[in-house]
Amino acid sequence: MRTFYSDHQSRHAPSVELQNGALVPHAESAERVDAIKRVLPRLEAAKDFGLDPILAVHDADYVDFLRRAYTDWASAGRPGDAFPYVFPIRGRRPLNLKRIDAELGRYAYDCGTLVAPGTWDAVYWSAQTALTGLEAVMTSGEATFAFCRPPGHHAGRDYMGGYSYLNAAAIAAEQALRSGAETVAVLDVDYHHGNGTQDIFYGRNDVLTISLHADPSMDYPFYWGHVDETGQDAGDGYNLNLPMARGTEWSAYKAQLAAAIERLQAFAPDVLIVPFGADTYIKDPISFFAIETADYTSMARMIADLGLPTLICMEGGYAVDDLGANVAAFLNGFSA
Ligand code: SP5
Ligand code: ZN
Repeated sequence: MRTFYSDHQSRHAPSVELQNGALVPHAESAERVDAIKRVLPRLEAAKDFGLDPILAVHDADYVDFLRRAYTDWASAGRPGDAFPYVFPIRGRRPLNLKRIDAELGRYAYDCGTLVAPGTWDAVYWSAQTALTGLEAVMTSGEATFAFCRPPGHHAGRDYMGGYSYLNAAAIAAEQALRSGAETVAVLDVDYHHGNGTQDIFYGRNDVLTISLHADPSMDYPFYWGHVDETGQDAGDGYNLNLPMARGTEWSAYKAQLAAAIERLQAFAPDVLIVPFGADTYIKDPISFFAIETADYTSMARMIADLGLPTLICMEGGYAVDDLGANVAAFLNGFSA
């Protein structure tokens, strides 16, 4: 399988995050990169497709904010990484405030998504990595791995959250449509609901979004990912959420994946995009499913059996010691 990466993506190294009331070392560490690189000996460098495909998904004002947020933060004399703490939600007025703290709250929805010195560079190249993988999928029809980092599936048109800034999988989905696909499906198998992707395509029937994830009444991101979120307007019926209880093992996960596969077969997309998180792993430090390393091969094989041109985009997975083995196990399911 061809695999793509850009070294720019290692430059994002957020320091701390707020978890359960404490500032702790950030789970989405740059060490994840080395863990995954070790199992991908033939990584190819991402090409540069420019800003256009990014702006087809994300609002220009949000992209502009991402580019300058760290500099604005540092210029305000602040230590460390840019950290949001005010969130203007209900009944907010769309004020164009330029104070960095106000802007961080406007564009973020949690306190785990810091802007560090290398963040823009990394997220720009994470999108390019997905676009390069997508090009390979569109020309070869072969399953391809885009090693995107930081993750993207929690990011919406104009917001960041859940360690995600630009939604690389959504950018690739939109690009697939722009390069000739008539329909695209996104099958999200990260532990957490892919709320950004759902939100981006919620009103559309040319992109089917499916997410298998931890029941959001118990786990992040809480406010999205429930079964009654099925899409709206033209998109009604084109979003499928399959939440599962904490402790879910492969046998129960497999049944939900079979339901997703059935929906995918009915939709029969031209291209499939799979945001893959290894945080469903039994030893993940911030998650609570019980998937084991060998199960990732079975999971991938079920998806591969659809026989669709497939782009896999890396999302979460925080058990660094076993991350490489879990990624390798998943990718093996496509080659076998
Ligand atoms: C891409 C991705 O996987 N983003 C995940 C963002 C989750 N952020 C909140 C994590 C809170 C975990 N709290 C549980 C601590 C267990 N000791
Ligand atoms: Zn996750």
